[in-house]
Amino acid sequence: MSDFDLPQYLSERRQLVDEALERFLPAEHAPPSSVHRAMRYSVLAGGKRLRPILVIAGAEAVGGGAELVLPTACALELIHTYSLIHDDLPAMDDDDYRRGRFTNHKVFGEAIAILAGDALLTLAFNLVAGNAAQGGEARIICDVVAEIATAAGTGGMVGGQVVDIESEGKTITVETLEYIHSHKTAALIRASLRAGARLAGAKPDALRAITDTGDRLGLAFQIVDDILDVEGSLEELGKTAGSDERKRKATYPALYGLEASRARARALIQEAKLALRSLGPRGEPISALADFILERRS
Ligand code: GRG
Repeated sequence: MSDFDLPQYLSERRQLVDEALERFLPAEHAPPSSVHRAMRYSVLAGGKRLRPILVIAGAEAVGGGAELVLPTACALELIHTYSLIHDDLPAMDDDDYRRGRFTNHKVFGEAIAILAGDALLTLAFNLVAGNAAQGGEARIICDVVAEIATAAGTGGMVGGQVVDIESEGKTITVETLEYIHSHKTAALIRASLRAGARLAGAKPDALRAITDTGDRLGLAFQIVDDILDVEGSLEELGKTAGSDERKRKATYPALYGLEASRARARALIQEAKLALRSLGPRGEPISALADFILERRS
């Protein structure tokens, strides 16, 4: 039994990420202040900071330090936050609550919410490119930029979102559901772990283990998200629960039932942890994060 202290690990890494985000985001009063306020409103509303912590854990798993990858870690959080702002818009999920507060467009209006999302996405790539200042190697940084762009674009998150929207209210196949999950959510989670590992100079064997882990963690994360949408509450989730069923969304519980969905998430987490064994004790934070993904209530 490992005595790794996950709560302390999470709180220290979150603090690092939150301080860096505060530094990297444009100041509230810098013009054009309306969009800067909107960007800061959603990013600094909290959230688990899972993706940036996975970037850091990916680096640490191959002997790198958090400071080396902080700009890229923050970039992943900015891309994630942009996707949440846009996903909440009336044209998409039309949600009123996110991260325990009103959604961005409810406060700033749709036009500024769209632009705040756009600005977060572009700032993210500025930060990854700027990772060179932390001593990152230029060729690796270019590869990481390309990989994150693919994971965020039509080859990943945007692609998954498109198929998700186009599948609403329809009966879909297992293959389509797997496509949606692996692209909409898992791609960015996998890219987070891999980006950290690559920036920290991962050797091919370690990168393969981390990639296998990332694939499974990403899928498990989305299955748990689907389960929480059935079982969770507004207070726990910080957003309205039950929205998948209302929108007749394609989800794991809808296709397989809750019990089978839980079993699949557990199996994926076990596989993810198995893939990490070759990394030895350095893989412990990712292993503990895997358990956290399975057991989370928000
Ligand atoms: C708009 C291009 C575009 C994509 C949207 C991410 C996404 C795709 C939609 C968000 C809707 C959603 C609930 C997706 C399921 C998985 C997910 C990303 C959940 C939210 O992530 P958490 O739990 O959120 O990491 P926090 O707030 O903790 O960061």
